[in-house]
Amino acid sequence: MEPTNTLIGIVGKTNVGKSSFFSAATGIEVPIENRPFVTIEPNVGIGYARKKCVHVELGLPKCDASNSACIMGYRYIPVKLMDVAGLIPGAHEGKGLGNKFLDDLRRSDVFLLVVDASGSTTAEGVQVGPGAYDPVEEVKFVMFELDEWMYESIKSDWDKFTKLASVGALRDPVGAFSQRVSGFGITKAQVEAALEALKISDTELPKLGDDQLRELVVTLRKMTKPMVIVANKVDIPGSEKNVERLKQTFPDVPVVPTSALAELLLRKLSKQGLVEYLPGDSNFKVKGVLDQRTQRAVDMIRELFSRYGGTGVIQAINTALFDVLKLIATYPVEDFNKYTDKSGRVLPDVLLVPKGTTARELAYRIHTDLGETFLYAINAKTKQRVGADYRLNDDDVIKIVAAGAKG
Ligand SMILES: Nc1nc2c(ncn2[C@@H]2O[C@H](COP(=O)(O)OP(=O)(O)O)[C@@H](O)[C@H]2O)c(=O)[nH]1
Ligand SMILES: [Mg+2]
Repeated sequence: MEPTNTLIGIVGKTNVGKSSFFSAATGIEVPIENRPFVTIEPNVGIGYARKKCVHVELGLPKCDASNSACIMGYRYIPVKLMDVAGLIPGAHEGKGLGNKFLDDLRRSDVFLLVVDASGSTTAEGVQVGPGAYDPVEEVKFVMFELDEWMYESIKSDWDKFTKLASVGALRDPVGAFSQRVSGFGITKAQVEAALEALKISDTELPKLGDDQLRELVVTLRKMTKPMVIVANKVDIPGSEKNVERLKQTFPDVPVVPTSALAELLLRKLSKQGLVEYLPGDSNFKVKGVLDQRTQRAVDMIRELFSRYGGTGVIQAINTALFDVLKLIATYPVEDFNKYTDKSGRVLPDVLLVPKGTTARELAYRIHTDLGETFLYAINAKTKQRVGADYRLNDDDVIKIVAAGAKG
C-alpha cells in the first residue's frame, strides 16, 4: 500500500542546490520491507516525511512498519520527489531547457521552490560572492516563470475557445475549460472554486480578456501547485537576514531554511561512524576523534543547528505534506485491540490522507470493494464505532468493517 500518491516537484533556478537537496532527501538509507513505487523515472526519487510513530503514543514497545520505516520511534514515510533542470528567466518562452522540462512539473502536487538564501547565485546561475543576488527577486522570477508557463499553455488556443462560445457551440464552458486544464492536474471542482473566488460566472468565462485570464490562471496555480520556499545554503554566513526577508515578503508561503550540504555531510559522517544522526534530528552526537578539517565542518553544522534546529531537509518535506497539503496520517488495522493486520503485524501501514477525509473515503482509498461495502469503522484508540461520515484525525488507528471484506 503506497502511503501517498503525492508528487513533490523541486523547482528553482540553476545552482541553488536543487540536486543537492534531492540527493540529501532521497539518499537516506531506510529499510523498508514493502518498497512502494517500484517504477521510478530517472529524475524521480523517494524522499521521506518524518513523524512520531503512533506506536509510541499507544505505549507499544515497537511496531512492524511495512510501507514505511520506523526508526527510534519515528515513522519515515516515503513520498515521490522530482528533480527538474534549473529555470532561467524566459524559460516559459523556451529559454534554457524551456517548456519541455516545465511539462514534467504538470503532475506535481506541490512545489519546493529552492532558492540560494546566501544570495551567491545570479539569475542565470552564475556563482558570485554571497549577498550579490537577492533571493527575494529569485522567488519572484521563479513564480513568474511558473505562472507564465501555465498561462501561455492555457492561452494558446483561447481564441478558439472564445469563438466556440460566441457562436453558442459551448454548452458547458466550465466543463470545457476544466478539460483544457486537466493536464495540470486541475479538477473541475478547483476550477469552480477559482471562478467563485474571482466572481466570474460561467458565461463570462469564455469572454475573459488577457489580464482576467492571467488572474484566473495564477489563482489556479496557487490552489493546485502550492509552494514551500526552501531557503537553501543557510550554512553560508549572511543568509539569516535573507531568510527573514523571504518570510516577510511572502507571508502566505512557508519558508524553510535548509542546508542540503549539512545533511549530506552528516550522512557521510554517520556512515563513517563518526557521528550519530538520524535524518530530521535536531541534534547529533560526535563519536571519536575528528581530524581538523572534519572538526571544522562539524563546528559549522553545530552553528547551523543552534540557529535553525536541523538541516531543514526533512522539515521542508514535512511542511509540504502536513502544513501546505494538510495531509494527516492514518493507520488501518484489522485487530483494533492488538493494532495488527491480518498477519499479526503491528501497525504495518501508514496512509496519508487529506484532512477532512471520512472513514468511508479511507476505505475506498484502501480498496474499492472496502469502500462500496463499508458498514462502519472502529476507532482503535477509543474502541468506539464510528460511521461512514466520521472525519479522521491525525494519527487515527482505524479498523474498517465491510460486508464484502474478505478474510
Ligand atoms: N554552502 C552550501 N552549498 C551548497 C548547498 N547545497 C548545494 N550547494 C552547492 O551549490 C552548487 C550547486 O548545487 P546543485 O545541487 O548542483 O544545484 P542545482 O543546479 O540547483 O541542482 C554546488 O557547488 C553545491 O555543492 C548548501 O546547502 N550549502
Ligand atoms: Mg541540478
